[in-house]
Amino acid sequence: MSDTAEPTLIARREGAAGTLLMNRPRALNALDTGMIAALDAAIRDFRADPAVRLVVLEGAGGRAFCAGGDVRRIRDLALAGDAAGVEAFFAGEYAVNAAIAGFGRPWISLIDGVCMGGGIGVSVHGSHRVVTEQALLAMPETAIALFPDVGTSFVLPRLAGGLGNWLALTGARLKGAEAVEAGLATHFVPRADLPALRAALMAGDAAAVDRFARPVPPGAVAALRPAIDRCFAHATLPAIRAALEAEGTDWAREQLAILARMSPTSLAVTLELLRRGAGRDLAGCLAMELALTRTVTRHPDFAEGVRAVLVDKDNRPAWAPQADPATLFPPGG
Ligand code: QUE
Repeated sequence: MSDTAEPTLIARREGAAGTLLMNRPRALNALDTGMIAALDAAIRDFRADPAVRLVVLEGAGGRAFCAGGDVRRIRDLALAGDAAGVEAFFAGEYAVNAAIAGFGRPWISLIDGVCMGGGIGVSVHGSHRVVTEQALLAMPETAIALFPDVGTSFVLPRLAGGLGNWLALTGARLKGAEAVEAGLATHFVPRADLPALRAALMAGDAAAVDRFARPVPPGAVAALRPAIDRCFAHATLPAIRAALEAEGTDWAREQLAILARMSPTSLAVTLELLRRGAGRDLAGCLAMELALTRTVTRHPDFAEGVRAVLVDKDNRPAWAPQADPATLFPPGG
């Protein structure tokens, strides 16, 4: 699945910066096992190198930062009954997420394109998430019967009001400025300014991000917040659906239609995961997510969801009836 003979992660030191380029553009830089191992190694090298004052993470190809993880491969492993292979993939990815959170120096992601799932995981735990007008951020896992992972069970419940539940359940896609409004991104910088920002970062000047950032006035997310809070800040799916029905707007009807397309089991697991995540630290959330991957990737909805969205691309998944989410959370979790 490699695009070219080039490495799928290009790690360099450029001046005072460690630079990381996710380089699998034909797969929208989705993280595969090789990229995850290379990220892990690069983080170790950068930590050991005092000349690296900050890290800059980017995606190659101009279309994507990182579209997620290599879920097609995880599906193959799950269908082959290779539980150890599935576990190794997620354990490696989540270890990178934790290492980024604990990196201790500025970790600056330049998000100029699609950033979903695993792409959120390699950026959101860092200090600076810079987005452009081309950025598109989402946690779309309920569409493939997974759940918001890569440490987002820690991040999403800490967003304001009903935002975390809304993003996690519907997979809503946020443009760059909207991601800043929601709190997933930290700075908005126009794409045209990225070369100059990059040059300043190579000189070790992390504060350049603040100088290049443009103000983000209240926009679509601010306008939707009252409705998002009224409809999504509830503890159960029946309460969320009832609130959407009571809302009676086109937006609310659209949210109900989106929820109706997602895996029912995945929606129930996701809501419970965020509820539990609100009370744990990042390490606890990552451990909970890893335990959950064992049961969720074995549930038939996962293989079916990846089939419908990414393999056959018919977007017509045949979901199983909703399972009790408690049966998917490992005991003690
Ligand atoms: C939900 C997801 C993912 C997704 C689409 C969803 C996901 C993921 C990808 C993806 C996209 C393009 C690629 C690729 C993977 O899409 O996790 O390899 O080239 O990785 O609706 O969770």
